[in-house]
Formats: sequence, structure tokens, C-alpha cells
Amino acid sequence: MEHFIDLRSDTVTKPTSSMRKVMAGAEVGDDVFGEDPTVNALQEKVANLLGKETAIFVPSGTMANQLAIKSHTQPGDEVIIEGTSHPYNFEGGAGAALSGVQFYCLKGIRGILDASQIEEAIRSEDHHLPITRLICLENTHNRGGGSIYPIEKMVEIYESAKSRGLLVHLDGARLWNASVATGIKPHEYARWADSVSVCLSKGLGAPIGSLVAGSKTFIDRVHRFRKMFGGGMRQVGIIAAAGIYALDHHLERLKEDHQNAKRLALGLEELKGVSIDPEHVETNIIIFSIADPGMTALRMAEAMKRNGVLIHPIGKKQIRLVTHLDVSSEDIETALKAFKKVLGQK
Ligand code: TLP
Repeated sequence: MEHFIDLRSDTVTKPTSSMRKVMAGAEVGDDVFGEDPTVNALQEKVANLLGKETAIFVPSGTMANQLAIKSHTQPGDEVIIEGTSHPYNFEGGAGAALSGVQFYCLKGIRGILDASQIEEAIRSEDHHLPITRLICLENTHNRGGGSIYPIEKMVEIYESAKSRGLLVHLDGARLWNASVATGIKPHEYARWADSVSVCLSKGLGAPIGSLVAGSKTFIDRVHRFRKMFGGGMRQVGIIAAAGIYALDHHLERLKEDHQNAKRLALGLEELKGVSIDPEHVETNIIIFSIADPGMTALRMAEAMKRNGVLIHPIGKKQIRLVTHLDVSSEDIETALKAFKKVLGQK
């Protein structure tokens, strides 16, 4: 098979041979009975990292977010969320279908909201109106271009939510990236949310797996709904082991992905026909626009593919690139050369 430099997502990583060895040797049990020691160890590890009472292992980030929404709300409740967020846009309408909630979407700056915007969106008590129940945040923010939620904003939003009796869920699929980029520990971020979902199969390089963390009472509800949604799994220590390995070995190296993303952004800035602000590249995601009037995102993706590089068109003129474990600094230089060629520059 031809080797591509795959910049479409950090979900494309393959488990390393050391990770596969740990998986093959994992102790397992029936996790629906709570008897898989490796799953239990992963849940405890992640609960500790996030400073929460407990955590539960689930197959995907989507299930993690949707279980949190389901467990926090009643049908008809309103969830305040940023308009380009993952749970609202990229989870198949699950909030409406599975929890019967409606979303109140706000416009953020690269996905980031202010407490004042949220306060204005909270419904007053009036039986004509839906009940505002939950606020969802995303850190880092995917469509915001991997933007980091400033912790002060999270504190303000959380405190304002608490003063109004509301709950906060954090989609922390890439909270690890935010933490490595800022030096702020995952638990320091997680403190400002009632529940947090995290993923092991994005930057961390595990093949599968996410967790939801929160209080014991909340996770009890999540557990019940996990079964209902078909997410109760059996001898999954085999994949939980990959998650433990990823947390132990692939967390600090996210720095390299961030450096590679920055280098890529700076290289792209040099090219005519590309509109990008490298200052906005805070972690491992790069979103740029094509300024060349004769070029579309789709055509650029096709041309890049012919040059051995896979990229992700996310709009007519918009491209997303994501750096990860399987992309080296040499690959970045190769990708930049391909962009140059595709844009007809020397
Ligand atoms: N994001 C994927 C795709 O769905 C777009 C990607 O390639 O970035 N929260 C956030 C912030 C995410 O970026 C994703 C996945 C999820 C949740 C969902 O995780 P999965 O794919 O495991 O359901």
C-alpha cells in the first residue's frame, strides 16, 4: 500500500508495536460485571487524572458526550452550547434523538464563549420557556482550530452556572493537548465542569476508547444509560490496556505534535493562495482558508492526495490539518513541499 502522510485527523494513528504487546498481555474479565481489572485500572487512573470521584469506559467520544447529556437532562431541557461544537454538529443529531434536548447555540471566537454570553442565554422561569439545564464546553475546540479554553473563562462560566443552578459538561476529547500546551493539569481544568469526557484514540494514539468522569451518583446514571445505548462491553481490558499505555507513554509527546503544527502553519503562511494566522495554531489542529480564487478545498485535497498527503476539506475553501503520533517533523517538510507544488509555487 502506498504510504500517505495522513493529516486528516489525529484519529488515524495505528497502535505501536509496544502498545500491541501490552494489549495482547492484558488481564481481562467481564466488564459488564465490573470484573475487568484492566478497565477498572484505567477508570481509576483517568478519574485521578481528572480529579473526579469516578470514571467509566465507553467506546467513543460521541457516546461519552451523549451519555453525559442524557444523564444530566430531561427531554425538553435546553443545552447551551457553542454553534461549531462537536456534540452539536458532528454527533448525528444525537442530543435531539437520544436525549430529546434542544440546543441553544452561541457564536464563539474560535469556539470559545464568554460567561456573559451564556448568562444572557439562560432562560428565566416562565412556563412558556424551556428549562436551561446544561452548558457544554469543548477544550480544545476542534472547529475552533484546536483552540484552548482559557482557564479563567472556564472558572467564570462554571461559577456563573453554579449561581444559576446549572450543570457544566466539558467535551475534553483533546483536553490532553490543552494541558500539555499550557502546563495546566487536566484536573485543574476538570474542576470547572461537573462531567468531563476524554478520548484515548485522538492524539494519544490508542485504537479506541473514551471515558466520562464525574461524581459517583452521576456516573451511576451514565452506567445505566451506557447499557441502554449498547455500550456495555465485555473483555475490553484488551483495549483499556492500550489506553493505559497511551496515557503513560504518549501524553508528554503531544508537545511534538504542537511543534509540528506550528511549523506547518508557519510554512503555509509563506505560500501565496493560503490564508492562515499561525498565532491561532495553539495545539495540533490547523484550519486554513484557500485564498486562491481558482482553487477549492476539494480540488486541493485531490491534488495533495496525488502527492502523497491526505488533508481534510471542511468547507468550500477551508481545510483542516491535524498532526499526530504518526506524523514526523520530516513529514511536515514533505507536506509543505506538496502544498507548494499543488499551489504552483517554487
Ligand atoms: N472528532 C473527529 C471527527 O468526528 C470530526 C475528528 O476527526 O476530529 N469531541 C471532539 C472534540 C471530537 O473532535 C470528536 C471526534 C469527538 C468528540 C467524538 O469522538 P469519536 O469519534 O470517538 O466518537
